[in-house]
Amino acid sequence: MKEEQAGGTVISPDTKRKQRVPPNQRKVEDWPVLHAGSVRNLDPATWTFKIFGLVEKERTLTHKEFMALPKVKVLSDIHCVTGWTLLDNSWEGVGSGAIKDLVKLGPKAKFVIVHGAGGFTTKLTMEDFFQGDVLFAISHNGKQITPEHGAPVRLVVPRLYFWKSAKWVTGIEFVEEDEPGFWESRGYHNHGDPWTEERYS
Ligand SMILES: Nc1nc2c(c(=O)[nH]1)N[C@H]1C(S)=C(S)[C@@H](COP(=O)(O)O)O[C@H]1N2
Ligand SMILES: [Mo]
Repeated sequence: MKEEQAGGTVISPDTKRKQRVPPNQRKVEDWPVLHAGSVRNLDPATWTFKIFGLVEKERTLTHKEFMALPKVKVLSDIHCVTGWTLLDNSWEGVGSGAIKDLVKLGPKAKFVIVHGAGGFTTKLTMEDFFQGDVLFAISHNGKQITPEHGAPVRLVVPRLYFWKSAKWVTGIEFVEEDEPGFWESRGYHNHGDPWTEERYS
């Protein structure tokens, strides 16, 4: 489905559904914090965003360079596989499409591994990664992303369960083989569509 735009904001298509809460999910009003291990406190002065793997030439961006990339705004809902759904999130950050202007992808690249600090990974197909509502978020509802939620930059993949949305992103890798990410290798579904309840494998 194609995303609509309203006043410069990309509207994630699932927010237009009549029934916005997927099966066996319940609505929450406050944003929970959930992750394996401890909160990472990343220092923007030393943080980098690396684009590597099957690209013609790898690139490493500093925090300043990353923040200078074109920004997008996205409206989306969040669905965590543990059962909570948080509606109407306004995100601002760097759209996944901006990556295409930074590197030339190799012809064999089929999947994207998004890396989070401390060895976390999340795996997406190219198609899921390059949807128009996917972004590396810097702010949520007008406030900077906090360390608990993945500062300085966290991924947001609105159409899949939230475990795909890596916090404390440090880079993205293009690969040929379908390798499981952190949660997929711990029993979560390879894909993660909340509407068909692709919860566990
Ligand atoms: N780096 C990292 N990112 C992660 C996780 C994690 O364990 N480590 N957990 C995922 C899961 S399971 C969920 S539900 C969301 C929770 O994000 P939140 O704490 O901002 O709500 O982060 C995702 N991203
Ligand atoms: Mo989760």
